[in-house]
Amino acid sequence: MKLKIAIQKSGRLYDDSVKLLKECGIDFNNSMNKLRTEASNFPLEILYLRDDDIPQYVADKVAATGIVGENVIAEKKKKVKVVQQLGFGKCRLSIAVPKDKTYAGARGLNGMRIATSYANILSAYLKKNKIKAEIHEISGSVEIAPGIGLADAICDLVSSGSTLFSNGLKEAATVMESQAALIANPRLNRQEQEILTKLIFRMKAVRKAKKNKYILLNAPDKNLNKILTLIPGMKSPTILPLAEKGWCSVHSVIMEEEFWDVIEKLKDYGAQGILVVPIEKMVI
Ligand code: PRT
Ligand code: ZN
Repeated sequence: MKLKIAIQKSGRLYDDSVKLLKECGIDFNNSMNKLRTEASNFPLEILYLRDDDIPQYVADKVAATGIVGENVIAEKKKKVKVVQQLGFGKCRLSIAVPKDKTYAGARGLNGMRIATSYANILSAYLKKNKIKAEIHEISGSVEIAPGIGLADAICDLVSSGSTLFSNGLKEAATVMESQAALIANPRLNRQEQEILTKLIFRMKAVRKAKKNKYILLNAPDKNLNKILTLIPGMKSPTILPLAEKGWCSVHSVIMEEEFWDVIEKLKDYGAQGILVVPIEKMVI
């Protein structure tokens, strides 16, 4: 029995999806012209598909699970379960207007024509905000719609904002935040569920490791307690005496996002020889 997982065949999610599976210790051949491949050391079969098709394939159980953007999951409205956010493919679905137009809040969109490939999400947003606007659904190059007179505003994915900028548009409101997620068919058999549970366990360990760093430092005994409160670690820090009297070595784990703050304070408390190293997997 193998679990089938659908990932994007090519595009923005392809590299990170393959990387994540490989970081989970799963070996497979990912030459670009393949449509499917089997892992050699884990009961997984990988199907390469267009991202838009992944929710449908998972809902129909052609693939038991898949990796796809939350924007696509929300737009397609298929019967799939989001089991895990994956932290890559981050972007937002935003409304943008020509940069010389003043944006008078969501209400200001009343009566406008908005071009988008995300008609379902946009229509729910307009309804929620009691806006009466016309949705003009197009499948690509949405950002040129205002320039060619097709629409007054657009609703499209934004990451750096440079596409909007180079098309003379500015971001006016965020409709949804998105990142890649692991989805699954809600009715997996017992064996599929067991393999999926193992896969999720590995993905969590990889994600957790990325968010944390291993830290080693030398601490003066007199400030040890203060230093320990800054780096409490997973259970508690390891403390080893140094050959030099009055000093010890402390090993612990810190969150990536707290990193610079913590380092500054550690230095203030006299910590020396601070080493920070990446963690590959982390299981608590
Ligand atoms: O061929 P296939 O249908 O599989 O791929 P696709 O062309 O439909 O999708 P693709 O590969 O472009 O994007 C796949 C997924 O990546 C999306 O569904 C999102 O979940 C995620 N993602 C993250 C993005 C972006 N960031 C993004 N910036 N998808 C698209 N964009 C586009 C956006 O549409 C706009 O044209 O990039 C442009 C804006 O980027 P900035 O950086 O200029 O703001
Ligand atoms: Zn697509």
